[in-house]
Amino acid sequence: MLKDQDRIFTNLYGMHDRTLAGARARGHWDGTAGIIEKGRDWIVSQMKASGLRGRGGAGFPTGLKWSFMPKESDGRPAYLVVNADESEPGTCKDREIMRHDPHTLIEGCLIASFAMGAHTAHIYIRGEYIREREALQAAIDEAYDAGLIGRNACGTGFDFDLHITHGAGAYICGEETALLESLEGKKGMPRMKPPFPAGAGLYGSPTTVNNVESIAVVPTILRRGPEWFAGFGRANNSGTKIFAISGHVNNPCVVEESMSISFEELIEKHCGGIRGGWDNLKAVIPGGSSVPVVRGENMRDAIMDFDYLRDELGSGLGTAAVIVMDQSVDIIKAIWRLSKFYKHESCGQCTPCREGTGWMMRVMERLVRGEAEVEEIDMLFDVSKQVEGHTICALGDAAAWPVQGLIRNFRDEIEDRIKAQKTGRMAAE
Ligand code: L3W
Ligand code: SF4
Repeated sequence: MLKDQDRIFTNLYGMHDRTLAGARARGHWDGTAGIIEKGRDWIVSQMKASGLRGRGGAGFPTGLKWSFMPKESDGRPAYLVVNADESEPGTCKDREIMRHDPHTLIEGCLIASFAMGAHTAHIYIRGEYIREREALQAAIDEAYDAGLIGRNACGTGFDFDLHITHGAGAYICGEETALLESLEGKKGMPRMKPPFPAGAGLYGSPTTVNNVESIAVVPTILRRGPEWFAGFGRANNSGTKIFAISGHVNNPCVVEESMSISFEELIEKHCGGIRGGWDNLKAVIPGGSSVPVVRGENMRDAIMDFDYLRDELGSGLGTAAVIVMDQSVDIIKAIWRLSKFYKHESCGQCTPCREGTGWMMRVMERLVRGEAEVEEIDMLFDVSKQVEGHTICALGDAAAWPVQGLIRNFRDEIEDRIKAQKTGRMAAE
C-alpha cells in the first residue's frame, strides 16, 4: 500500500496551488541543475535501474528506450516527443497530471531531453484537452520566465525549448508514428516500424516518444533514487502507478497507488467497493479498451501489473484504465461498442484493419441481437486472428483483443442469446 509521503503526484486532485510557487513548495524543481550536472549516462543508468516501464500502454522499459538514442550527433537534431494524446477509452490519468501538476511534466521534459541530447521537446496534446493545454502553457511560460527552461536552463548551460501542439480528435494520432506525422503537419497515419523513432522519427531525426506519466515521474525517481521507485510493486513491474477507475464502483476515481496492488484492495480502498457488492461484479477491462475483458470472479484476487494481467488472465495493464461492469451490463453490447469505436478510428491504410474492423463490428452487431449462428462465433474469432499481428500499427490488435476476450470469457452468454433468439423465432412461426 502506498503511503502519502511516497506519492509523486501530490496535487492529483487540484487541492493545492499548481503554479510554480506551489510546485516548488511540493519539492518540484529542487536540485534539477545538480541532476543534469551528473550527466547523460548517469541519468539513463538510474532510469534503467528504476525499472520504469512505459505508462502509455505497451510497458516498454523507459531507460532502455532512451539508450537507443544516438550518443553523438550526426548533424541531425534529436527530439523528445511527449504523447499527451490520451484517447484510449477509459483513460484520464495524464489529464490529471497536466491539469493539476504540470510542473512535474515540464521538469521531466527538461531532464529527459538532456539525457537524450535533445534541445527541443514537443508535447502533443489531444485537441479536447483545452483546460489542460492552458494549464500546461501557463506553467511553461512560468518556467521560461524563471530561467528553468529556455537558454541556459536552470543555469546548466543547456539550452532547451518546449512546445505544445494540439491534435484534432483522431485516436490514431496517439500511435507514436501517426503522432509524428501529425506533428509534421501531415495526416496522422502510422509508419512502418522499423525504423523506430530513435533511428528516424520527427523530420527523420532521432526521436523518443514517451507517455506523459512516464516523463512526469522522472524527476522524483532521480531525486529519491531508483531503489526507492523499484521498491514498489513486483520484480519487473516496479513503481507507483496512476489508475483511472471508472464504471460500476461506488466512487470512480483517479488514484496513484503502488504497482502490483490487488484489484480488491484498489477498489475497496479508493472506490468504496463495487456497486451492489462483489457478487454484483460481472466483468472488468483492466487496462483501457484495447485489452481483453476479464470475468469478474477472476479479477478479485488479480494483481494489477503488466505481467500478472497478461500471463495469468490473458489481458493487460495497458493504460491502467480500469473499467468495472456490474451484472446490469450487456457485455456483448459493451464490446460491440468498442468494435464500433475501432472501426471508426481505423486510418484505413492496411486491409486487415480497414476491412476487418468493419467486419468484426457487423458480426458483433448481430451477436448483440442474437441473430447469428453459433458457428459464427468461431469464425469471428478466426477473423480477429487474421487482423491481429497483420497490420502496420497496434490498432489492429487493439480491435481484435476485446472481441477475443469476449469470446474466451463470455461465450456462454453469446450462445445463450443466439439460442434464445432462435427459440423465440420458432415459437413465433
Ligand atoms: C527501438 C526496438 N524502439 C519497441 C519502442 C516503440 C514504442 C515502444 C513500445 O503501442 C500499446 C498498444 C496499444 N527498438 C523497439 C522500440 N520500441 N521495440 O517501444 O512499442 P510497442 O510496439 O510495443 O507498442 P506501441 O506501438 O507504442 C502502444 C496500447 O499501448 N494501449 C494504449 C493506447 C492508448 C494510449 C492513450 O490513450 N494514452 O496509450 C493500451 O493497451 O493498444 O498495444 O515507443 O517505438 N526494437
Ligand atoms: Fe491504420 Fe489500422 Fe493499419 Fe493502424 S492497423 S495503420 S489504424 S489501417
